[in-house]
Amino acid sequence: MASVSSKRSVMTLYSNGRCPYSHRVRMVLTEKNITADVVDVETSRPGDDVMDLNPYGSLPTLVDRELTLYESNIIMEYLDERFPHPPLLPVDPVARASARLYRYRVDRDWLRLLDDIQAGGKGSTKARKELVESLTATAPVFGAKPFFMNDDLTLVDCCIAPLLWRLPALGVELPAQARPVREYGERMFAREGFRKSLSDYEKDLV
Ligand SMILES: N[C@@H](CCC(=O)N[C@@H](CS)C(=O)NCC(=O)O)C(=O)O
Repeated sequence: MASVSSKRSVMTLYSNGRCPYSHRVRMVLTEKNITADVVDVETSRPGDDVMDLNPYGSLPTLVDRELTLYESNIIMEYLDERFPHPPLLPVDPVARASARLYRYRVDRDWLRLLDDIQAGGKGSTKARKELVESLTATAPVFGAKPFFMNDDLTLVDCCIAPLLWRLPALGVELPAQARPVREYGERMFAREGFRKSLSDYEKDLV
């Protein structure tokens, strides 16, 4: 990833190149031009750095000096507060709370289905259908503003873009009625910050 420093720096992100939760944090780093060491971890096993740092061994995991954080939403909010420019959450408390709720719903309604699709097996066909239906039903919302329910990029977009990027490779085809979703995706994918956030694996998904 071009904009992420390979030099030893204070902050380290343990990331998996296939993981949509790691991808959203990488996108926050690149959108904000934050310098960090991104360490690619395939899977955490006992004895690995991540297992020593994070009791759940989950990715992404961020280390900033003495602080260790896990859970992508917690990491993204920390980065947004520690590196305030450009802000990726609205200032107004109502809009801020709404953006948090959207992220909760993105995870609960869509990422859960993406996880099921990626897991393969019997549940994946049903999950594919449910995801297409849910995204299609939300299409007018995607078309209403340049970003998801906002005039500027927010953490919500950093969660949605990695999800949409993976759909074609997972055999998820959006119907014609979902055009605003596809157009929203194209706007996100054209961003320099998005392109720089891609791992080698993700670059090959097109
Ligand atoms: N809710 C977590 C989900 C992260 C997650 O599921 N990461 C996967 C990789 S995509 C992982 O680390 N799985 C191994 C594990 O949880 O032990 C987040 O948002 O960070």
